[in-house]
Amino acid sequence: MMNDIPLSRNQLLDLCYFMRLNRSLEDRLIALYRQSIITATVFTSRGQEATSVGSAYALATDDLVSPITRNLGSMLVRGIPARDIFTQYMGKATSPTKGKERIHYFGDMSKGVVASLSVLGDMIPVMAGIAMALRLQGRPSVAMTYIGEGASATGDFHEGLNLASVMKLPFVLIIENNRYAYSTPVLKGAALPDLAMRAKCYGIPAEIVDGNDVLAVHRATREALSRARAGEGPSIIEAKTMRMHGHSDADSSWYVPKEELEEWQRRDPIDRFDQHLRGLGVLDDAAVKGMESRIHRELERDLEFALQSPFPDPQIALEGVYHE
Ligand SMILES: Cc1ncc(C[n+]2csc(CCOP(=O)(O)OP(=O)(O)O)c2C)c(N)n1
Repeated sequence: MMNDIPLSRNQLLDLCYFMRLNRSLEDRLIALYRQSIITATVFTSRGQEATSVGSAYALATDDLVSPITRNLGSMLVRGIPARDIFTQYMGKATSPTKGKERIHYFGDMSKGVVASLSVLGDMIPVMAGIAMALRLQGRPSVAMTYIGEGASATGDFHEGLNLASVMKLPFVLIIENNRYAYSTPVLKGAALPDLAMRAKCYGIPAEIVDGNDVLAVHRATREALSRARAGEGPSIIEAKTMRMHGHSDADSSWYVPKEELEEWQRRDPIDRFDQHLRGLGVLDDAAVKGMESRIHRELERDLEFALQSPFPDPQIALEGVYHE
């Protein structure tokens, strides 16, 4: 693990904190789902925290990002509080969508987070369009989004990237290759060893990174963002990672060989980064304990708020649906 873009001690600890927060929050969501306190499907990203956190941490304040299913970590890095996630999944009146949506597909433009669509691939043309708007407004910002390896075969992937590359838009796309699109293994969804190869069709740069190495993801994203900011157009980053559970908590992932999961468990992004930071003398047992109790306190407080929040009044069903 190379810290080749020098990050300060506090920045390194931030990455460590956000990956842990990402995992603890998702573990909490799963427990609430199993208790039927959350009744919407819960999509989590165990094993993929480094990809979301490392990439979002590279964004500048004015950049815009649209996180998708496995990118709760990106939302946390952008400052979305756990409280919004709990209330949203519980469908409470205090949630960002006031109970109208039940997973983390909501945005907050004050934090540079663009609400995602669940139709896979659609955010690529949407974010390419946003990149075009940023350029027309003369802003030095970049638009970034993510796509799973499965959805990199959609028509929208092609249309969006074609537009972004022809117009040299300030756009970064992270292909999160977690090896399975629901039960379809990567090699049954694409006749390519590396999905980054798709970039060749658009004449744009691509880089393959170890998606379980938070520093590698961060460095590659920083470089892609600065190319975009310098007017050099879009880039693709393929982050090789692994979904360490089913597609949602309702899926046992019976189709994933046990040995494959065991192999990836050894590459756990949080454990690896911990070891790296301990080697640098940045982290020790006391710091881990302190971080974990801070996360526990924050999650308890936000969960309590969500549990105490009311469900929405049916009268408001049509409010906020159309532009007012
Ligand atoms: C256009 C479209 N087709 C199908 C679906 C249903 N669907 C949701 S997630 C998913 C699997 C996606 O796999 P991948 O893109 O690899 O992302 P991952 O879930 O592995 O992160 C499918 C088929 C959808 N939401 N949109």
